[in-house]
Amino acid sequence: MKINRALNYSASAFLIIFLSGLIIIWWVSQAQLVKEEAAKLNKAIQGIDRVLSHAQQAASQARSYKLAPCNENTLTELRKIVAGTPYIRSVSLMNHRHIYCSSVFGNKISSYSSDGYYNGALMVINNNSLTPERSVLIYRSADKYGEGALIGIDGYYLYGILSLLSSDSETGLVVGGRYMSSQGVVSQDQPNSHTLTLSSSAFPFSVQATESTTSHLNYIIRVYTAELIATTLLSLFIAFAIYRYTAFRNTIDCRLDKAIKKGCIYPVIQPVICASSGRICGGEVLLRWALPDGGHVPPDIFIPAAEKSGKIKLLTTLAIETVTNECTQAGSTVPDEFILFFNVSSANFEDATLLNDCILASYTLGQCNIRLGLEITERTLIEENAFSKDILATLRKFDIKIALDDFGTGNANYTYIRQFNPHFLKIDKAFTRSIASDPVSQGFVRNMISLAELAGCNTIAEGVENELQADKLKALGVDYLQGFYYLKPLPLNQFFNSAFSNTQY
Ligand code: G
Ligand code: G
Ligand code: MN
Repeated sequence: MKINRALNYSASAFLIIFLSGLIIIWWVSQAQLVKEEAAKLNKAIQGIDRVLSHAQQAASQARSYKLAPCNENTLTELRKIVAGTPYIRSVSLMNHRHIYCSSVFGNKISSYSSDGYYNGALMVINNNSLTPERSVLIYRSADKYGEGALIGIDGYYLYGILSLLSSDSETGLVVGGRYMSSQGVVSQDQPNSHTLTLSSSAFPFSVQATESTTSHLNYIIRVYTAELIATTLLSLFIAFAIYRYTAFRNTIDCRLDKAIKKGCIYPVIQPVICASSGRICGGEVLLRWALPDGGHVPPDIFIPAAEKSGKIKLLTTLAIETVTNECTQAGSTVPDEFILFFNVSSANFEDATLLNDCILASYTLGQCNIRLGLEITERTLIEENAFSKDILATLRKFDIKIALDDFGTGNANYTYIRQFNPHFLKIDKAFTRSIASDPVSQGFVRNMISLAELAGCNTIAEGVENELQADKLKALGVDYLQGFYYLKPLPLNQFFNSAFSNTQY
């Protein structure tokens, strides 16, 4: 579930960064595209203006024949104009109603109207009897009586210009209400998607660039390849970093760090009862990790993690300092020989921190008549070297008691007795659980008690949950008892109050 959260975060980060990158690229490329389109349209206008200027020349030459009859002579002159002028394919003479002389159709008279000519000068038509498959642009030049010349320009030249300039976007020619595409198709409809239109200043036409989403995408892929790759890589990189960070934040190590800083880890104390007097004569300090929702992280989870990362040293210091402070504030005196046990791990024997903490605490606790004890677990083995021996010897000098915790469950029992020469053996709750009914457990406990006698130490049975267990353990000769049957681990202030009361168990 936590991995899922990390994945969700990183997937969202990827999408947000990637999409933002795309939006920026889209926006920048849009501006660039418009610039490029404007440049293309200017080129198209220049090209078409050049074609039309030839038509204009042809028209002014042809108009000098407007009063001449349409005979072979005149037709020859008109055809000479066609042959001598680039781009044009026909020259015709007309009055306001008829075409009466044409380089193509000779003196055949056909009716004509100037209505379709935009600004009286230009008209595009899709097909005509001469070239049914090709469009044509007609340039009209007339005097105030409607007399003059019509110059036919082959659409081929025009859409040649348009298609050369159409790459990502489509470029078309607009004359009046009509549109000629770069494929040379003339229609009444102009594309109405994103368009840029520029008009010629010399002739009444404009050119139009039509950009579609796909053409814009093609443009981006072609021109902004590096930016697209960079955006993708950057998004992936950031998403991965977020994934790693979120996953790290969820590790027990990182959460433990935060919990320590926020003060969510605090000690409680479980009282230890003296079997002979029935009174509280000690306590075991146990750490708790409170969650904001009121729950707890079980110590079996965070203690081994803290032992692995070495943070257990910090936690031990925290436990010792907090308890010492609380006990001085409580200020009362406790029964003689009262011992407070702290749990320690092998990591606590790697440097002198534990020793320093203990010396300081034993002094302060001593003023409240409390002795200090350390519970050494077999969970993590303490190496027997000069340094650890030295620490142990100094602890003894300061009269700090040693208890072997979880006794009987590990495989270092006998070695540990020789190595630590302990004051107490803590009989593990695994034996306590079945002590009332199981002869094997009874045998074990009996053995541990005689072992303790031989080693000159006392026994503490932990995990006592009922009267039967308590009675049996007492009958076997256990010196101290600890468990839910007596008291659960208590908050510090409550513990110090209970410990000083006279209640007998
Ligand atoms: O009460 P409980 O469930 O808290 O204890 C679980 C385990 O955590 C026990 O084995 C106990 O020894 C260990 N533990 C609790 N507090 C500490 C501590 O301060 N230091 C170490 N090393 N172990 C602790
Ligand atoms: O340090 P050690 O491993 O001995 O830790 C003692 C553990 O035993 C702590 O987790 C403590 O909360 C737990 N404990 C204390 N009394 C009882 C009890 O009566 N029954 C059980 N099951 N656990 C207990
Ligand atoms: Mn313990």
